[in-house]
Amino acid sequence: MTNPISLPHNTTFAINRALRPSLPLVALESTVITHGLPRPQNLALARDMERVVRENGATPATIAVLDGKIRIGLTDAELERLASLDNVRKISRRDFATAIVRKESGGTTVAGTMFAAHQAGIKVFATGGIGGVHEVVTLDISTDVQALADTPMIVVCAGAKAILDLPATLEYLETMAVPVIGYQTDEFPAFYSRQSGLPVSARLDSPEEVVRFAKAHWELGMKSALLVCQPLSPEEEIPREKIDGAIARARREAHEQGVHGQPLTPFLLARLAELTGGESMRANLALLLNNAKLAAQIACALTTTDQQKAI
Ligand code: PSU
Ligand code: MN
Repeated sequence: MTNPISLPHNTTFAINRALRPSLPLVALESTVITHGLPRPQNLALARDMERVVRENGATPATIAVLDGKIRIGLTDAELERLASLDNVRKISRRDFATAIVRKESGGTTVAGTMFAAHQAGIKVFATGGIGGVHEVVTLDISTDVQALADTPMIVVCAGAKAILDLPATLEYLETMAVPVIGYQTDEFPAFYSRQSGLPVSARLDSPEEVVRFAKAHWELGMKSALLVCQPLSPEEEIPREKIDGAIARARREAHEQGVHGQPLTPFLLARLAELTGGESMRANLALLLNNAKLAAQIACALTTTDQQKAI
């Protein structure tokens, strides 16, 4: 197979040279670095995710915008710089042009990362939890759901973030024709918790099964992503009963303080970390690493089947 890395014909994209010779690739997002985690855990996590991807036989490509350029794969110095920036932009799909014309830097969301990764030909992506439909105070539906609807990639996550309206998020994913895969589970994981009481649309139990499903889906001409949802282990999870109160309180505070739009998710995540004495952040870090590992395994299985086909 030829190297999957390719570039759109413009100068707003730049690919880290170190990526070129290596296969298979796993895209990693960077809003989790710039907005999702505090310092210094953000940089440690970014490095750990890259390490876990490498340990599992794949090459990580962390995606971000630096000085107005969309970057596919960062050097360690660039990761460090991104993790240290203050008041940096959270870049979803509509924000790229703003960041480019202003020569700004920022972290790309799930939707933003999917856009850039797909442009570069990367098929597998690991994140923590996707954005989705917020509880109705003001209408707030993450672009992540739209990106999942129109970008053919495999996105590994721990479900949608538990701060969302999960039944509404699943309904929306169904409307958008996104297969919601339970990885070794029949239940949609609720980010911190293994259980949500909500079903997935299909269960798959190995990286090879995920790859077979993805090929069947795309060979039909479907354009949507596969959302592969991996729950935390029973040892790592925070049971629903234990976190529900803190989630309700964080949401109430956001409402009272008038927090909405892009700052809402970062506010809720940070507030939850405070309310749980760091426990939610530990679970968040654990699930990000688990997802990096599974994404690397899927990327390897995908490369193997592609190579078999080419022979
Ligand atoms: N997963 C995490 N932490 C995060 C995110 C995902 O463990 O901070 C980020 C992703 O970048 C996702 C974003 O796209 O949160 C969702 O933001 P919003 O709800 O505003 O679309
Ligand atoms: Mn939103």
